[in-house]
Amino acid sequence: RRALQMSLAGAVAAPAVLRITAAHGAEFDLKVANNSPVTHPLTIYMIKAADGVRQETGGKVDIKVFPNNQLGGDTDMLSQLRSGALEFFTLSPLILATLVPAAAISGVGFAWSSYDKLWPAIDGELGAHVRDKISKAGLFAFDRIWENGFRQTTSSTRPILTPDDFKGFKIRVPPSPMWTSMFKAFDAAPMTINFAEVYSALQTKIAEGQENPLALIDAAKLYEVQKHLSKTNHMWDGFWLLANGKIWRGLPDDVRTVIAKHFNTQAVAQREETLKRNISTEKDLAARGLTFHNVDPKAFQAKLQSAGFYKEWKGKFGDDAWALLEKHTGPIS
Ligand code: X2X
Repeated sequence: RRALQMSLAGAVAAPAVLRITAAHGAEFDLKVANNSPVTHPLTIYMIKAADGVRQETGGKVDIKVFPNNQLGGDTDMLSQLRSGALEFFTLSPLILATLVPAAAISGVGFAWSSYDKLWPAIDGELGAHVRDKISKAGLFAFDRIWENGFRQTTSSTRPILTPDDFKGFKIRVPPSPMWTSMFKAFDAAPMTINFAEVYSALQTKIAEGQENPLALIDAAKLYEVQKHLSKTNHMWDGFWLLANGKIWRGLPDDVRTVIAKHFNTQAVAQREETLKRNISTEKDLAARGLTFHNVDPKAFQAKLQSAGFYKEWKGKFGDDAWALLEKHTGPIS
């Protein structure tokens, strides 16, 4: 039980941790949660990381994985993380921006022309900039962000072929100011819904469409309730693995090192697998009835430009952060 009492003394969730600990015999009983289906690489590689930690610590550190919104939607899980009821949680940078506005910068529309630009930026100084702001908000972000992918637009009504098709389109967006702002700039009618409720919102036609990378559309079976998929590639999205800051700092150094090693290593492996799936599942999704449409992304970006989207967000992030982004992406607008 070595550093346990001392290390968790300042942590909000200490009593709960101690109680569960007694039942299991693990010294550190922790939870990691996500919003993605069990078949998605985010969950699969999270489990691999937790297994690796358990093995390397001989069972002393037991991290249980709660996928697929089992602990609630993203908004709920973020509250749980902040209060210390949940120790670890993956979240889109853009949803995290409800707490840490600077985090949304990696999701600016049509900013990234390739992963060769994206990974060095987000593993390097752009990511460091965001992670610093995250730590100031009382959370800890692990070094390596996890992959979701480039987002594509689906619909159960009309296909989105040109920016005009977005006019009045009832599209579900995640809870995040930048998503709402972007689809307002397209003249769509965005509605904020946590991913936990997306399938049913589409099924009941509360929303006509949504946008997500192919691997997630496939894993969440959204093809069952959508007809068209337009390859808008309008933005990149990932998942920061976050920890409650107090709990994280309360863990002994050697425990933190082992946890970080396994999660960061599996994050990099998860990127590769997710990228592969985002390409290869097109065939499967087409076979399951989604009709694919190629669109001209430049037309969509021009619409964002003329609606003042870039001006607005450059103003919000500030000139320095925007310059840091463009240093890696090249000129955006
Ligand atoms: O909510 C979504 O659409 C998802 C799963 O892509 C995010 O986590 C932002």
